Amino acid sequence: MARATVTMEVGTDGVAVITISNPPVNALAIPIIAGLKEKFGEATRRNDVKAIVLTGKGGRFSGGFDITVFEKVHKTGDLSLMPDVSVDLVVNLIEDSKKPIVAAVEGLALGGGLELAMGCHARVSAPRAQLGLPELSLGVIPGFGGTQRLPRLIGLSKAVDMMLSSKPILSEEGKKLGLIDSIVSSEELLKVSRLWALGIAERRKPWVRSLHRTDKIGSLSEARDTLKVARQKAKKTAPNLPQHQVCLDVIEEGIVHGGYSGVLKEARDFKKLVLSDTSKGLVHVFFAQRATSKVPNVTDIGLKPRPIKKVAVIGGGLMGSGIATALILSNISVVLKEVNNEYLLKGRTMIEANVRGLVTKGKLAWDKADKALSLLKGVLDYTEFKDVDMVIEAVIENISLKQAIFIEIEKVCPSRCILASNTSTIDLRLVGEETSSQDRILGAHFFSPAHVMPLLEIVRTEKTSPQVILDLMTVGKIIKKVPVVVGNCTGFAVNRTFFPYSQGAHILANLGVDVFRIDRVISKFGLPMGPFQLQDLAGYGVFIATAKEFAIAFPERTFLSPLMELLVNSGRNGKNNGKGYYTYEKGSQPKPDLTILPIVEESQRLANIMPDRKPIYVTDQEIVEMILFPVVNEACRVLDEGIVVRASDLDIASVLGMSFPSYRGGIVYWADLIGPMHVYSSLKKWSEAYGNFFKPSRYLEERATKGMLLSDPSSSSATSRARL
Ligand SMILES: NC(=O)c1ccc[n+]([C@@H]2O[C@H](COP(=O)([O-])OP(=O)(O)OC[C@H]3O[C@@H](n4cnc5c(N)ncnc54)[C@H](O)[C@@H]3O)[C@@H](O)[C@H]2O)c1
Ligand SMILES: *[C@@H]1O[C@H](CO)[C@@H](O)[C@H](O)[C@H]1NC(C)=O
Ligand SMILES: *[C@@H]1O[C@H](CO)[C@@H](O)[C@H](O)[C@H]1NC(C)=O
Ligand SMILES: *[C@@H]1O[C@H](CO)[C@@H](O)[C@H](O)[C@H]1NC(C)=O
Ligand SMILES: *[C@@H]1O[C@H](CO)[C@@H](O)[C@H](O)[C@H]1NC(C)=O
Ligand SMILES: *[C@@H]1O[C@H](CO)[C@@H](O)[C@H](O)[C@H]1NC(C)=O
Ligand SMILES: CC(=O)N[C@H]1CO[C@H](CO)[C@@H](O)[C@@H]1O
Repeated sequence: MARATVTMEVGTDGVAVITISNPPVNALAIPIIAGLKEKFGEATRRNDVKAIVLTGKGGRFSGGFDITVFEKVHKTGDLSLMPDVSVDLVVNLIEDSKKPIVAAVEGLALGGGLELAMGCHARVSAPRAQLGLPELSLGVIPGFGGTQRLPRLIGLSKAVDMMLSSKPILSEEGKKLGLIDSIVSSEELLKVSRLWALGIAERRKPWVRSLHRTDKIGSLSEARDTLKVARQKAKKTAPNLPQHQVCLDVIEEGIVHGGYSGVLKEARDFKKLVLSDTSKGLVHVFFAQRATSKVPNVTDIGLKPRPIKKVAVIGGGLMGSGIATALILSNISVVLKEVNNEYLLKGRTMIEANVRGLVTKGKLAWDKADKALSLLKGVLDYTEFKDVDMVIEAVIENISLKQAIFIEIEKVCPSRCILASNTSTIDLRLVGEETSSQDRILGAHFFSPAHVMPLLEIVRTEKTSPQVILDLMTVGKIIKKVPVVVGNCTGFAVNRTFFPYSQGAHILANLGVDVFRIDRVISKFGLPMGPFQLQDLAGYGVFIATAKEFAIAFPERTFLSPLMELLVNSGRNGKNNGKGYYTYEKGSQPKPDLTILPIVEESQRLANIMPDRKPIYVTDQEIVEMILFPVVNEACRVLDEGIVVRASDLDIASVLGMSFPSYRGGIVYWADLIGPMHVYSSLKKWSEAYGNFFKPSRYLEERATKGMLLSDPSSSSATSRARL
């Protein structure tokens, strides 16, 4: 039963090898930590043990502390669930042990894994092992002494860099920096580590306790300068994240008052951060992403994904070429079909530019780029379609064109072939109406640019077979996307949920709130840009078209803002023509364009929604809420209609598709932290003052008044109404 075990074997050489075993990444779960304490205690006591080697089973040292424990602490608020590792295990049993301990590192040593290794007296590594302290990405700081030992081993500025960026390095770089003492082949790892440990025992090799070193830290004033610069940088790049500043404070404590003092402060501050909303949000998003790969009645009924080796993409426009790029980069052959040579060449050029862009940014090696491009074949007819495993249609939004294409591909493609459409507005049922293949038709909704954005909405109809959904989920993962299976509705999960985002912003603007202030407040909240700058970026054509689509689908809660048309009439088209709410010039930040203010006033006159014709007064907090609570409200409807399988799917989709701040946990999680009752009563108040746009949904009202969370599993009334 116990998969998580720590074993110890003592060899005739007098070396005890302690091995962590907890597949797949040897996470430091509670039983592992207990096992380590027990085995290190035993090895210290036994007379036949001269030296100790710590390693991980299955080619991996350890991926770090078990994140499910954080989840439990967050659910219960019970800090006693966190084991004492930092002093009890790492300082007392490892670093201060009377017997030398060597870490034999392979595969990965991340977070708590690397911290254990740094507590050892030397580290021997196999080639290309990943070493890092990614704790800040979960809202905490390293908690097993990492904030103290890493700077002492590799120097302050590199250590600060690794912790604040959460990015790992390879063992080769670790060797240069002093984190790793020796690199040996995987086959020799244990042998060399044992000899190294014996070498320390016999004083032929140095016995180093990292926490006691000071030689790499430099003078106090140098250290303080480095930390000051880092603090200022973190204030800019991570303004809403407390763990960055705390991490730097804890490092400073150790430099000023000594490593052990630093270890104690680290433990205290770690406990405060674990219970922060930031940590709760980030841990939630971590699990939300993993949860998407479980889809009831698709992934739990014994189906196996079929191999997808060759995919046809119809249409080499912006979207088609992005999708083709993602596919060829993952070793999937692509047949790209266009209507004529000119467009085909355009598509190919875009794909080449995408691939070259990755090479220029250092994200792809030249030979891999060539290999990828060799997998692309452009065509003008359907001959090549006879052996494709999947077709992705990405042509312009025209129902009769799409229908004609589906009739054609049904004829030429193998009967097992998956037929995916990139349509954003057309009912998938209509697309496949004239075919008899509705069980293998589904939507593949990529976000633009498709080779960069990580989210893939897989849109199923009630006819789509589980096998076909599973296959597309698998392809999605192969091309490094996060596939989220959603049901059909206007805008699908993400655009539907965020439709009120720009609507709310327009209502506020027409109520007299300054558009630039709105953008500033929303950016400060943590979205990469405010709603008006986003409109500039998307282009007003897209914006007006989307607004029309939603106005037809949800007329009772659409606000018809005169502002957009007025802007278009004044010759503005956002970033496209350099003139929007902001002015755009190459090489400089967008600047607020104050000449739009009379246009906004004209819009306010036409909209005529200000009470007593006077601008309303709102706090920054109210701006955030008046724009994002309607988004929460729409999320409730999406949940109520069963468009997503679970609430956390909307959280990860909002983070990956809309860049909603991950440290707020996603749109639903954020609302649950605030409390559904506050969301509900605020919306109710605004709906009475400003109309139906704010009217709380049935689901929100029900949850709020019953004291339930929005993310609680659906009540029976909701599931029975679920539609795919
Ligand atoms: N780019 C966006 O931001 C955006 C916005 C809204 C919707 N979309 C959706 O994305 C899809 C495509 O968008 P896009 O931006 O790539 O459009 P696009 O106009 O850039 O590209 C469409 C391409 O498909 C080609 N095409 C048309 N008929 C074809 C056929 N029978 N066979 C082969 N090729 C054919 C066209 O020649 C064109 O090159 C559409 O479904 C559209 O609704 C895109
Ligand atoms: C799964 O399918 C079965 C049989 O078709 C159905 O009864 C059940 O409600 C489905 N479960 C879910 C979660 O959709
Ligand atoms: C790429 O795909 C081909 C054919 O499917 C396969 O033979 C090859 O091993 C793959 N290459 C890599 C690097 O995965
Ligand atoms: C849509 O496609 C059909 C068939 O290709 C074509 O005849 C028609 O003109 C197109 N409509 C528009 C609005 O482009
Ligand atoms: C989602 O919104 C974006 C930008 O507003 C738009 O380009 C895209 O077509 C929309 N997609 C859907 C599925 O509505
Ligand atoms: C998809 O959603 C649209 C818009 O809500 C609706 O008109 C259509 O009937 C839906 N189609 C399916 C197959 O559920
Ligand atoms: C349904 C779908 O995936 N539609 C997408 C097609 O491509 C564009 C980008 O060109 C997306 O914005 C659409 O949402």
